[in-house]
Amino acid sequence: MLLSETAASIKNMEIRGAGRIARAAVEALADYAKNLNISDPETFKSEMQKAAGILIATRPTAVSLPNAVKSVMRALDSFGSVEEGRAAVLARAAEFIEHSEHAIERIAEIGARHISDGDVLMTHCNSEAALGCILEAHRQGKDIEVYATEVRPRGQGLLTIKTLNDAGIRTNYIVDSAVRYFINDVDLVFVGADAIAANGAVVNKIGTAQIALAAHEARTNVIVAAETYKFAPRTILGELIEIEERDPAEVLPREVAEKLPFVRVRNPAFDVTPADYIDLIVTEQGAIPPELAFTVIRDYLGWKIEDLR
Ligand code: RUB
Repeated sequence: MLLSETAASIKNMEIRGAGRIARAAVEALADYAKNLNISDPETFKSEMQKAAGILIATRPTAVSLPNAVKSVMRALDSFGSVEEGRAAVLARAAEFIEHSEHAIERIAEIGARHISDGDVLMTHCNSEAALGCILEAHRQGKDIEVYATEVRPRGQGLLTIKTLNDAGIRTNYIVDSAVRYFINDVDLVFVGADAIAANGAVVNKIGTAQIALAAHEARTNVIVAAETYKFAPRTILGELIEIEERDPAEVLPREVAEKLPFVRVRNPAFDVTPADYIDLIVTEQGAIPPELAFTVIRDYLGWKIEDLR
């Protein structure tokens, strides 16, 4: 796939979910480097920077995307010939993809430990990491049942219930607004993340914060499954994570909206759940309380204070 095609697929959500977006962007970047027919190292670097910028701009909230792209681009911090730079980009890209795939497996193993035989779980949206934990618990022979939300307006819940059904897991499919109605039947909420701030706040699909609030009220634990590259370094400086607001037509068809001139349709794709409503974040490096989010940025993302200027 061409870089522009990958960028378009991420934007229109044919490629979606923070982990998949990151891997697709890294693959596109590697492919671009492979085919870039340039002999001057500086031009090679600036063309690569342009490509990285195009990929990063596709979706603003999933921090996995800039984290992944930047980790590959660090290969060009210093290099000699174009061939050297190209090889370094390809090596870093392969390393990221391998790390990412391994991270999902590791999170599944760690997350499944927190699921007990007989548990009823709730999940929202379609998170590879959260589903990995649920599937692993089932694979280990734990008898579990899941409540999965519909996820308006894009209906990612449909992907989730297909996966759960294929695995033979008893699943209840509910509309987003039925969460509080069922929360007392639930032992544990498992969700993924698009971004995690230094203060432990989690950005995930719109509706996650409401679920966490209902869970908090019902004294139901909320576990977030997220790879370390979803932690957002710049939030250390108080920078806020941008919440993507998508096309209103995803919520209400344009021809209906046109007849309602006083109505403005709002379509934020994500929301922020404060750390107070999260019990545990499961990463590939281990499970941490949200209050320790900063240590992940410091110890595992390789960021230095100088990088934050
Ligand atoms: C997807 C979403 C997912 C996270 C984590 O939103 O909010 O919960 O990205 O997913 P969208 P994963 O459908 O708008 O991309 O664990 O697969 O990275």
